[in-house]
Amino acid sequence: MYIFISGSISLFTLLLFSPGDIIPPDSILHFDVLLLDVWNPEDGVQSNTYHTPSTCSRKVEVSDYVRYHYNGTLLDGTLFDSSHTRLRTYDTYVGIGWLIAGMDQGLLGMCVGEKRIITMPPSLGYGENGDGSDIPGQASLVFDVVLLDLHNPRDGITVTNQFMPESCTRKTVAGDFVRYHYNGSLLDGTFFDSSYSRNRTYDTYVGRGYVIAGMDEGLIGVCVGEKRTVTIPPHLGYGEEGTGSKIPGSAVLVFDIHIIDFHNPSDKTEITVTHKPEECDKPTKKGDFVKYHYNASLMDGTSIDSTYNYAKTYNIVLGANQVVPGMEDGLMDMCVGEKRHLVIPPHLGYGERGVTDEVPGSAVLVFDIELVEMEEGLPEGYMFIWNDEVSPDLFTEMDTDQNKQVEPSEFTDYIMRQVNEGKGRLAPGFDPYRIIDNMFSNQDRDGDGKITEAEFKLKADEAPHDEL
Ligand SMILES: [Ca+2]
Ligand SMILES: [Ca+2]
Repeated sequence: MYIFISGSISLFTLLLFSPGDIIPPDSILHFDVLLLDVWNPEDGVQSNTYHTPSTCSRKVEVSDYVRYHYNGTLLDGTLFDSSHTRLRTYDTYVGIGWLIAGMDQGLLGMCVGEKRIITMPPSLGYGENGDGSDIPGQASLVFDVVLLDLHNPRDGITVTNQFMPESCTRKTVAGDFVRYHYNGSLLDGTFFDSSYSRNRTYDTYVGRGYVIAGMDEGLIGVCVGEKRTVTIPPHLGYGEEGTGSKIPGSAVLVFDIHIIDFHNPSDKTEITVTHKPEECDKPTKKGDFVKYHYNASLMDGTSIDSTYNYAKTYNIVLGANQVVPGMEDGLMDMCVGEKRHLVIPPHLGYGERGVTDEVPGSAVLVFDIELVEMEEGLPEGYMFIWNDEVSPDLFTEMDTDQNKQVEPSEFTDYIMRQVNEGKGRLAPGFDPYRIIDNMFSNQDRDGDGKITEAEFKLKADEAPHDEL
C-alpha cells in the first residue's frame, strides 16, 4: 500500500535520510501524521450513486456523448477543478479515450439526472506526474458528477408518450401546414421555451426545413389532437453551438407537442352530410337567399360562435361574397332541413390573419350547419324579373301624374306594386329600395333624376333583356 502524507512530510523525509547529528541516539520519535491519499495498484474505479432519477430511459454506453457537471477533488477533499464555477457543462464522448480512463469507466451506466461519486487511483487518473498544475503526482481523484444530457451521434429522434385522439382520418405529410403547442426542455428537465407562455400556437409547414430537422421529422404522421413527446439529439436540433442563452451546445431537446390543427394549401372545403331530408327538389344555388344555423369551432373543440345563442338564423345570398368562400361551398346544393359538417381550411376561411380574439391566424374551422329556409334567387345578373308578360305601355303606367316623365317615387311605387301583386320579383336578400334606386339610375341616362320616354326606350332597345 502506498501512503501519502503531508504536514510533517519534509521533516519526516529529513529524519529518515539524515539522522546523524539531528536525532540523538536512542531518541524516541513522535510523528504527527495526516493521511492524504491511499491507493493500491489493484484498485479500479469506484462509482457510488447517491441520487437516482425517478425515470431512466437510457444509460451511458461506450461512444455516447454526454454533458455533465462535476467537482473534482483530491482524496483529502481539496478541490482542484469544478465545471460549476465555469458555469458550463463538460461535454465529451465516453469510453473512447477522450477522458482519463477512470472517467471513461466511471460514467458508464449513468442515467440523466443521476449523481454519483467516481473515485479512481492515479493509474486511472493523471498518474505519476499529475496534470502539471493542481493535481499532484500519484493522486487519487474523486469526481462528484451529475449527468445532464446523453445521446449518441447515431441517434434519430424518438417519439414517446403518444396520446392519440379518438378518431384520426388523416395524418400530416410533408407540405402540410401545422399549428401546434409545445413545451421545450432539456433532458434534465430544464425548461427553455413554451408556446403556451406566448398564448399562441407555433405554426409552420412541415417537411420543408422551416424548423429544426428533428422537429420537422417529429411533426410528420401526426393527427389533429395528438400529443407526443419528441426527443431530438443535437445533430437534429441546434448542434454543437446551441442557441446561445437558452439552449446549450450539444444539448438533447425534449418537446412535448400538441397538434391543434393542420391543413394543406391544396385542401378544399370538406363537406359531410349529417342529415338529409327525404324530400329535396330544390337544392340551393348561386343567388338563393338562405337562412341557416351554425355552430363554429376550431379543430381542438374551442367554440367560436353559434347562431343558436342568438336564437336567429344567419341569412345570406349565396354567391354574393357575404361569407367566407368555404361557407359558400358548404351551403351550395343543399336542401332545406339538411345538416352538414364542414371543415374549412384557412385559405377558404379567415386566412393567415384570422379574426382578432376569435379565430387564430391560419386556423382550420369547423362548422355544423343546418339549412332552415331558402328563397330562390333570380337568374344570374338579374335583380328584378317579371313573372308575367310585360305591359306594352310601361311608361304611361308608371307616369301616374302624366307629366311625361317618371319620377323616382312613381318608379318605386310601380315596381313595388308589381312585386306585391306577384307580377314581378326582386332578388331576395337585398334591400328592395336599393335595387329599385339602381334600376332607376340605370334608366335615367342623363342623371337628371327623372326618366323621359326617350331614355326609357333607348335603354330598352339596347338591352332587351335588362331589368325592365
Ligand atoms: Ca310623372
Ligand atoms: Ca333623365
